[in-house]
Amino acid sequence: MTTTDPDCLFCKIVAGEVPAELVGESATAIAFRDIAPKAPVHALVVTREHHPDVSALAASDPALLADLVSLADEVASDLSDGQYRMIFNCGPKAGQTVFHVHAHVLSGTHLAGF
Ligand code: IU
Repeated sequence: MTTTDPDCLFCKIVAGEVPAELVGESATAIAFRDIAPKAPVHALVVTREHHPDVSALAASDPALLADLVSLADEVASDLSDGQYRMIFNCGPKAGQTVFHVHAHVLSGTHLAGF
């Protein structure tokens, strides 16, 4: 099932309707730089299909989630040294503001533990 949400910012980026600096792509996902980077390398990796969050994607299509993680890993190697933090914010209380599943890939520095 291919789904898009016409009101979704990341669907518009996937469709090329909103500009973004692409840093990687696969058959099922794209990666682009976050407009407000929190590290020297900060990419967002999103599915081409619209899924609201990682919980929904894990339930509906775990293979697609694996594709997304694989692209995130590839981007971290391409843009940095392959050492990275990957974060999925899931739900408003976790800080999610764009409701289209995305992995944050942070790299390029020594990230503080938490
Ligand atoms: P969050 O996990 O939903 O909070 O992440 C959304 C991210 O999308 C956040 O880091 C924003 O800086 C980023 N972003 C973007 O890259 N381009 C945009 O036009 C908008 C948000 I709006």
